[in-house]
Amino acid sequence: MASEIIKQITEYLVSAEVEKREVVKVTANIKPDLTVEEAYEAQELLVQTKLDQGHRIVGPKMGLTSKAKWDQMGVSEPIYGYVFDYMLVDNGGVVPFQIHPKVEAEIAFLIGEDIEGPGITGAQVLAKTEYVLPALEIIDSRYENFNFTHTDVIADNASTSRVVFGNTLKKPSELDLDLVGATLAINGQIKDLGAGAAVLGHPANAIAVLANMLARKGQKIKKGDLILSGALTGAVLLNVGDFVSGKFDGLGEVTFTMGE
Ligand code: 0L1
Ligand code: MG
Repeated sequence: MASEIIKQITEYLVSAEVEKREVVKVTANIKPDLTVEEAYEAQELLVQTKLDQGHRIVGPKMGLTSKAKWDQMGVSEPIYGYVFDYMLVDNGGVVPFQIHPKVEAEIAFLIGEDIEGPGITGAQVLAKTEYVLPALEIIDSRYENFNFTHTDVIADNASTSRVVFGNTLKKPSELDLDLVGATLAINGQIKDLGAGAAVLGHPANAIAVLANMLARKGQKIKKGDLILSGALTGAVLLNVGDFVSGKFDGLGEVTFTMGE
């Protein structure tokens, strides 16, 4: 049973998302000493709230998967959150504007068998992956100016907002995922680029870390989960009307228009 303060944090963040309103970070407003454990407790309550509202989980997502981000945030571990069905936008579709969206190019894993940690490796993840596919993740922190600490962003479901998956599915053995390159263009101009190796050396490593993090809570990655493994590129700020294109070597193109 969640404590009153955890309930307060979850309600604060859920209402900010629903009302498309940015808020002061939890550690500046509600609980300065918010721990990682408490932040995941608030996230779990947020997830339960959405499930109670009738939304369905598509899969977990990994965030903060690059060494550069760890150094920036003073942490040494990625974070995870959850993607829900209402967050999905068709490839080529219009993404509804929320607060201050940013886009990242990512590789997604469609999981073919349960993956239960601890001790999971990237190679084990690849053996249990049905397909990989390209994705554009739209992150949209509920916090003012994306100003948050490590624990704030965990409580805020890792800034998750919308996801556009591509239509090209490949078996993981068909690609060297660490070498898969991606470009991220806005209105025809390349704004950033990267490769799979930017994600903990190999995107499968991020999924392995997820399995091992979930194991601490007695949870596992499930067959059928569609998981974002983390950004190959930086996160690029978007404006209404922007046309966004992510091109992935061997995995095709993913596009969307930023709506109002
Ligand atoms: O998906 C991500 O890597 C985002 C994690 C949260 C950090 C941010 O909002 O920039
Ligand atoms: Mg991301």
